[in-house]
This record gives sequence, C-alpha cells and structure tokens, in this order.
Amino acid sequence: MADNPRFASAKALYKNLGVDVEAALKTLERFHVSMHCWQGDDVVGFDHDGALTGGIQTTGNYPGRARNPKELMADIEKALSLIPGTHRLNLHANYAIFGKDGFVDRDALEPRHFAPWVKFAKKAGLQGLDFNPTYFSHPLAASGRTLSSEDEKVRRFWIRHTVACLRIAEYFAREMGTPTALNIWIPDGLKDVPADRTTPRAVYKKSLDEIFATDYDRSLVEVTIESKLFGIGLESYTVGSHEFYMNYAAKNNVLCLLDSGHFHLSENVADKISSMLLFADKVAFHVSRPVRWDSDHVLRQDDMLLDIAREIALAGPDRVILALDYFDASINRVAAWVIGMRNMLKALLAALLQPNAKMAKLQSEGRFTELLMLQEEVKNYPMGDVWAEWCRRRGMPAREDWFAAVEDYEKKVQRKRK
Ligand code: RNT
Ligand code: ZN
Repeated sequence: MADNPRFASAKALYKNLGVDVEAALKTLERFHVSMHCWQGDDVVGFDHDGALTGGIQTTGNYPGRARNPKELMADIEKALSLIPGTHRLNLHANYAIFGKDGFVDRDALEPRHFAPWVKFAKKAGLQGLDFNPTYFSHPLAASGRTLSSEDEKVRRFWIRHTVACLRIAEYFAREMGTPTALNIWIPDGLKDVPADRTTPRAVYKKSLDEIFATDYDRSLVEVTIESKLFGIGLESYTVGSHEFYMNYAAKNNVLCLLDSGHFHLSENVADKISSMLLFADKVAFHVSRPVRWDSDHVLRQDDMLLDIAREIALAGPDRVILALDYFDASINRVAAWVIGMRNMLKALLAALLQPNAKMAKLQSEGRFTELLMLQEEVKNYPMGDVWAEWCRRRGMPAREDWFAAVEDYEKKVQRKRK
C-alpha cells in the first residue's frame, strides 16, 4: 500500500536530513513502557482503608476512581486500547487481590495473591509485569521509618515484605517470559533537622544487605532502588538519598532508578543518564513531572521530557527500564494514563527522528554555530505526521479523536461508580 501523502512527504524531509524514518519507528517499537497501575485509583490499592501516607499525596476528586480490581483492570484496558505499542504494567504490593481465603498482611504475600493480575496481563497482551514493594499506607510505616527503623520488629516486618515481593517478581517474570523490575522506594525521613543523619542510613544499608543475602534469580528480577529528595511531612531529611543509592547500587550490583520528580527543580535529570550508564548496564526511570515540588503531574511534551527522552533514545531500549509515575486525581484518570503514555512515546519518537549522529559529529568537530542552527531547525520538522502513521499502522487513533472513547467510557462506566 502506498504511504499516505503527509507521511510520504515527512519521510522525504527526514531523509534529506539523513534520518531513516522506518528505522526510527522500528526502534520505537522496542521501547516497552511500564504503565503505573496506581494512576487509576489515587494510589489506594486493595489492602487497607486508611489514608495515603509516606510523604506522597494525590490532589483532586474527579469522579470515577476505580475502587476494586475489576474496575481498575477495566480502566487499564481502556487506556491501553488508546496507546500504540506493546507495553508493561507496573504493580504495587498493595494491589494484592485477596480471594476466598482472605486478607494477609504484606509480609505474608504470595504469588497467588497476584495470579489475577497475571491472567489480566496475558489477556491484555502486555509485554511483562513490574513490581514494587509497598512501604507506605500501613500502620507499621506510621512512624515515618520502615527499613531504616530502629525498632527491630518494624524493620523485620519490612524485610520480610521485601523478600516476599522478590518471590512475586520471580513469579511474574516466569509467567510473562520477560524479566520483572522490582523497584524499592521507601518513604523514610524526618520532618525537621536531624540530629543524626548516619544511623538511619546505616540501618537501612544493613536491611538492604540482609534482603539481598536471600537468593533470588537475577536473570528474572532486576532490582532497582529509587532515591528521593524530600516528602511531604518529611521535608528535612530522606534516608534513601541519591548518593546513598548511587553508591549502594554500584557496590551491590543492583540498578539505580531516577524519578524525574525527585531532584532539585533546577537539576537536569537527563544529564545524569550518560554518567550512570558508564558505570552500570542499565538505568531505570520513573518519568514524572514535578511542578514546584515532587507533585506527580501528568507528563507534558516539555523540555524536561524531551531532554530525558533524547538521552534514553541514544542509550537504546536495552539499557533502560522505563516506567511512568504520576497520580493526578483532578482529571479523568484514564485520560491521564493515555496522555502521559502517548507523550512519553512521542518524546521518544521526536528523539529518534533527530539527526543524532550528525549532531554529535558537529559537536566533536567544534562546529557549534551549525549545531545550534540544526538543533533548533529539527524542532519544526513534521514529527506529527510520522506519529500519525505509526498510530494508523497500530490501529490506534492518531490525533485528538481518541478522546471520544474516553468521554464515552466516563459517561457509561466511570460516572456510574457512586
Ligand atoms: C514516591 C515515589 C514512588 C511512588 C510509587 C507509588 O515519591 O516516586 O515511586 O510514587 O511507588
Ligand atoms: Zn517514583
């Protein structure tokens, strides 16, 4: 079949620039983004009735929050039907599904509590499942300390929880046939100026050492550790800081996870990637959008995202573990997923459609005027026509017409949840 005229002309323009559009689309297909289940229900999960704690917060009360596994799965399925590509689902331990034999606490979770998710993932054609132990919204996290707790009973509970999660991650990987990323983020910190910064970090290091002393299959589970700058109510000190994890990862053969909302606002997360990858096989991401603080807004195609996507695209699909992490409760939650996922993919496509080798050569030859000129000119190339063609090939709505499906779903399904 002949290419549609807009795509054909875009392809010719890119060719002139030295960019192979079909090759870019092939590479784009190899990025499997892990979509975070927790956007659908405001990070509540299914294992408690209490508030969301741990220094994170959702704001807004748009109608239609998913309240149970069935609703959440239906919403995820609706979102996936509007997102081109083959992707992954990122689950948290508090999304365990308790059947007839009832509730178990987080330290006693087993693969069987996640069997319905595996069934769902296979049916939805997902590429794999990723996992996160949940160290927040739980009575034993109320002190603000989990794996760094100096209360041995509390610390032991969270160690058992993490080991249980390693087993569940192995189960996901075996079932899905792709490795599972298991991401550790603990909220531990202090509201006010610490008297002792060392002890909590030393305790936490000991806990991680104890966890990783258990055998787990490293070909199935890729452990990532996520740093943070501060949390709400924990503004002055975070145990799991960037330096803590960067050093821990380097010495213990696990991977760092960079959440783009977890750094000073003027810090450029994109700039970190090339350094990290000189010292590790992979780097993991929670792509988010901080607005004035770690606020977890839906991704926009802003400079931050484009810059991160460019570094990720240059590194290539095999060297990154890519997940999204935001939770906006003020807009339709299915749309929040669709907009964020499509924006991540659009940003990757924009990066892949740049004459990257040519621009690198200009830099190494010191031709900075020409480089600046080219970097700016490529911004106005017809990326949207290539995106539209990719969507068409994948049987997905290309432009704003996807929104009608979300509006319809909101009216017929989400608004009826009372
Ligand atoms: C919190 C971290 C963490 C969570 C999710 C729910 O600041 O970003 O990744 O958002 O695990
Ligand atoms: Zn995160």
